[in-house]
Formats: sequence, structure tokens, C-alpha cells
Amino acid sequence: MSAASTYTSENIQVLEGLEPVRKRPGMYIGSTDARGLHHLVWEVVDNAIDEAMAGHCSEILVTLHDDGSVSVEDNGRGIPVDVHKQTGKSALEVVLTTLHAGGKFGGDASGYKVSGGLHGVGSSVVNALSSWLRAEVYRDGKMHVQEYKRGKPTGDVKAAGKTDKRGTLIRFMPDKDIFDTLELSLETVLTRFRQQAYLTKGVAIAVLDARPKRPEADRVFPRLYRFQFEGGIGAYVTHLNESKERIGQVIVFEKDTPEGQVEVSLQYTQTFQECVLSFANNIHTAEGGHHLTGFKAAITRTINAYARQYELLKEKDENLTADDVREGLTAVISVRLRDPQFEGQTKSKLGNAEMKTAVETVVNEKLSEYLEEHPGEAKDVVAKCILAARARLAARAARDSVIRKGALEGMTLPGKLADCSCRDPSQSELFIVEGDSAGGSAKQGRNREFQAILPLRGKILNVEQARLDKMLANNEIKALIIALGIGIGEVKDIAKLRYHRVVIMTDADVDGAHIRTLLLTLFFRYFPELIEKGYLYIAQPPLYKIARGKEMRYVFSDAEKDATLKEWGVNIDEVQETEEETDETEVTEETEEKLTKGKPKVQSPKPKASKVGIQRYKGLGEMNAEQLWDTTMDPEHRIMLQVTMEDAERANLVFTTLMGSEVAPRRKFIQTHAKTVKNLDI
Ligand code: 0RA
Repeated sequence: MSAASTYTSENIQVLEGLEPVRKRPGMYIGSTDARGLHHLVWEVVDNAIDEAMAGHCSEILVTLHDDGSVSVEDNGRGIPVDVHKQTGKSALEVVLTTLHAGGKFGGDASGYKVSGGLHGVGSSVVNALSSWLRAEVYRDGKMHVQEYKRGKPTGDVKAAGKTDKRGTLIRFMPDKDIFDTLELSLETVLTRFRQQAYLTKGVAIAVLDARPKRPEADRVFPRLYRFQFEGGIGAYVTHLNESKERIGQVIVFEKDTPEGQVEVSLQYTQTFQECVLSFANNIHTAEGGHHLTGFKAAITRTINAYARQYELLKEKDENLTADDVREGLTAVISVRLRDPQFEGQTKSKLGNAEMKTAVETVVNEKLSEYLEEHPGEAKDVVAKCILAARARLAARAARDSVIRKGALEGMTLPGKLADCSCRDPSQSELFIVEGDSAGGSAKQGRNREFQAILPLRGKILNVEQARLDKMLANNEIKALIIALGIGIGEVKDIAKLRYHRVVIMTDADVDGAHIRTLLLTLFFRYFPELIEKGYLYIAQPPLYKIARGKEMRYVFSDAEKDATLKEWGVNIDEVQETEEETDETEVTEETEEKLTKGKPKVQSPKPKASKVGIQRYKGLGEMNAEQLWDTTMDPEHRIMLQVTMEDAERANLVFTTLMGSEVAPRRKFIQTHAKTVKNLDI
């Protein structure tokens, strides 16, 4: 993009500037599915958060409008609207029509310390991918407005009266010609902004869901949410540990270093899990990076030093390992730096080497200070780490017998695995199926050339306690690990994975969601590489089969069912759902005619009136082999969700909350979510 050389003609510049974005949207926002759609929202809100981080904005309101558009309003300084002599354009227009101008335009003058790196593709990308966009700027007592269509201004910035507000409002309509779906997930939106609010201490992010009634969501959810955490990442750690038995207080360290700003918050718990989240410029670094490395090095060093100094570790004892000091640790590491480099498979690994020393120095200094000042807590923490070390040594022998080199390798593939004949992992798929009966249908229905089936018994997986390590000794899980072919622990080798599509196929009910959460958590903790490489999927079996005459359709949600019935001209109230395929409703000739109009000719003459039958599938086991193939397994027709690290992370959180060792929070979670229990599925 040669933005600099194209200031000669406005229109051409816009055309050249943003045309590539519409041509290849994936290059700019990753994809045009739901994920890409959400990216547009993140982008606009990120800019407002930048304004907040620069200290000029305290409130951000995100509205999901009833027409499908989204607006983001902040009370910052307002994007400048004065016209540049050279270009004849306002700064606002430059930001919204020039690639990469983003919130960073104006350079030094803007007073911005840092700016989001990964998502910082710029507001112009949002503009380009919106059928329309309206920008309102409130500055100096005046309101200014400019509108765009598909990235092109429909006119100049216009004065639009007086206002006593200050700030910027961007409202945009994602282009239906670009995106596969325009449906934003409230849950995804709320999760993201809750996290952003934690990371941007004090800033209020409100979400107003002003969309019309949707069957499931509206009965349950309120419409206005507001996240504001004066405690910042300290409050985040408190939140993450809500359901856990805690050791000591939440500790928070902050320091501005020449390399960048470092914030760390941590607290130990009596659990066996480690929950360490790292961020760079508010972007979650799921793959870690130098800031995380520095953190790990520092806590290992500091806790060992303290334990030695106070002779909690005896001379003969080995040092605590990095794993020992991370057992039961919950921490959030947030760094802000001028020029973040994001690397790795999913561009979520911080590549700036200087951040290792920056974080390490801060944590070394502040944590040892804290331990010195809180000897009681310090001793509890060290005791916990020593316990972890002992458990590690004791478990090593036991575990080695399960996962020692060769132990899994040498084992033959489990008997219940119906393997595929193909030996090329890139072509092979493994379906992990809940229950023997569904497993039977899947085995019959599959394409045995490239699809393998592993039935798992749900009941066995239904462990009460969050002891995944214990589950590794469970035969069902062992069978899974052997089937995958990759080993575990020190002998894990992802290159040996036997299937590049691993598909979790569970029922669309609470038990199914439970098992799915558990499997996702297992993959998240022990095989994250598999998720990072995009090998893990969730099958989407249909909820209903709707038939009318010879025509038949599988639908995957209540909304889709209603839409289909509407399309077919059927009065929804007259149709009864059954679990069998018998119930039918008359379709009148009139609607029948409406439906056939404009459709390709049908070969056989249609009956005058045909009947509509709806079958609801309660579980996979209710589908016969052919139905299961048609709807859920056939690569030509099926829908599968690719699991992201965020999905798995969320499952991990649900897993700890729902299956943790303390009862009270669990009850609270179930009570507040009882009506939405379906939303537990990821
Ligand atoms: C640079 C300079 C100034 C404002 C902004 C950026 C700005 C950008 C966005 C994006 C969303 N909301 C925003 N609010 C402000 C103004 C500098 C000045 O007035 O001195």
C-alpha cells in the first residue's frame, strides 16, 4: 500500500487505499466468519482503550443495535476533525480511510504511549468492511459528523450542532457481503470486555445489548453490562481464584521501566492447577513469550532463595523446580511496550527479548520484598511449593509406569478404537464420541477410509474433583492418548499425532457439555499444541430434522428452526415437536404455491399439500448411522467448530469453577447460570 504517494485524488486514494481490504479481508482480520466479525468490534474498542490508556477517557459504551450495527462511544478527546492543508482531508477521514493509520496517527503529538499491536489493523479496515459507517466527534462544544459507505466517504465532515459532550462515536454495519454471519455473541463480547476492563484499571466498559428478542438470550440476560475494576489485574486474580482455596493475599507489583511498563499480580491457592495469564499491550499472549519467561524465572529464583535463607529447604534438598513453584499459582502479567513483536503460530507470543529482564527484575525485587514483609504468608507459600515438589518426586515413579517412554508407545491401539485405514495424519480424523450407542452409529456411518471412532464412556469421565492428573490413569483417557499417538509428559511428541482432525462429538445436553468441558480442559492443559495448530474441533450435531414432503432439512438451533418454518410458511404454533418422526402439520395450498414459486422445477409432480414433521434429537444415540453421517460427519455437509485457545481456556475456567473443591462458589455458579445451562457449552 502506498498511502504516501496517493494524496493527489481523494477518490482514487480511497479506492486504492481500502480496495485490497475488501478483496482479501482475511489478510486483515484473519477470517470472515464469526471470529472475523468480532474482530471488527475489538478493533474499534481497542482504539477507545488506547485513548483511555493515554489517560484521556474513562467511559466506553458498546452498543449492539437492533439493526445489526455496532456503536462504540468514548469520552476521550475526540478524533481531530480539522482539515489538513496539504491533503484537504480531516484527520478523522485519514484515520478511517488509510490503512494502518489506526490510533497511532499523529505520532509523537498524539501523546499515545503504546498501541495494540496484533489487532491494530486500524479503523480503516473496519470502515472498509462495513456497508456503512458513521463517525461522530464531539470536540470544543461542537458535534461533527461524517458518513461512509463501504469505506468511502459520502461527504466531508459536517458540523452538526452544539454539544457539551466530548469524545468519539463510531457506529458501523458489518457488510453482509463480506461476512458469513452477522450474529455477534454476547458471551464472547462480554468475556472480552471484562478482560479488557481488568487490564485497563478504572476504565468503565459498558455493553448494551439492544438487539430484538432472541429466544434463548433475552429471557435470561439483562441488557446492560458494565465492567469497571479499580483493582485492575489484582481484581482479575481475585476473580480467577473465586472458587479456590487461597493462600495469602493477592499481590500486585507495578513498575515503569525503560523497556516498558510492567504489572504483575499473583496469589497462590491450595489447588494443583497453574493459571498464569500473560498480556502485552492488552493482547492476550496465549503462546507466552519473553515476559512470561522472565516471570517464571523470577518466581523460581525468589522462592528458592527465600526457602534457603530461612532453611525451609535443607541443604540436602534439591531446589524447587519451576513446575513446583507454579503449582496452585494464579497470576496475571501485563506489559505495555512501544513496539511489541508478536510471533508464533497464532501471533500470540511476545518476541521482545528485553521484556524478559524487565519482568524478571521487577518480580525478583518486589516479590522478595513482599515475602520479607509477610513471613506468615511466605511460609505458607513455600510449604505449598515443597509439597508440590514432594508430590512430584513421589508421583514420578507412579506416573512413569503409566507414561514412561515406551509404556504408551508399545501399547497396542485400544480395542474400542475403530481406526481408519488411511495412515496419513493430514487426511485422518478421529471422532471422540460420547457413549457406546452413539459410538455404534458413528462406527457404522463413518467413512472408514479416513475416519476413526473412539467411543468414551461418559460416566467414567464424570469425575467430581478437578484432578486431571488422576484422570491420566483412567482407562478411557489412556485409550484416547494412545489413539492420538503423541504420548504425554516428557515423551510427548506432537509430530506423532495420528490425526490432524480430532473431533469431540457429544450430545447437545448438559452431560454432553460437561464431557466436552472436561475434554477441552484435558487438551488445554496437556496438549495445547494440538489446539494451537488448529487440530481440535467440536462436532455440531443438528437439534432438529424438519421434513415436508420429500424435502428435508437439518437445523442446528431453535432460531434456525423458526426461520425454516417461517420460510416454509408454517405457523410455528401449530407444529408440535416430537421425538419421533410422526407428528405432522398441514401446509395449505397457498403456502405451498408460494414456496415452489421461483424454485427449479421438481421432477415428480408434488402432492397438493404436504405435511411438516419436526423431529427433535435429544442425543447422538437417537440418530441412525446414516443420519449421523449426513448431518455431522460428512465433510461435505457437516459444521464443525475449530477450537481456539480462548475456547479451551474458558472451558478450563468452567472446569475449575464447576468441579473445584469448594462448594459455595460452585453453588453460586450453578444458581446464577441454571437457566442458561446450555450456554456452558463452548
Ligand atoms: C490522536 C489524537 C487525538 C485523539 C485521538 C487520537 C483519538 C483517537 C480515538 C479513537 C477512538 N477514540 C479516540 N479518541 C481520540 C487528539 C489529540 C488532541 O486533541 O490533542
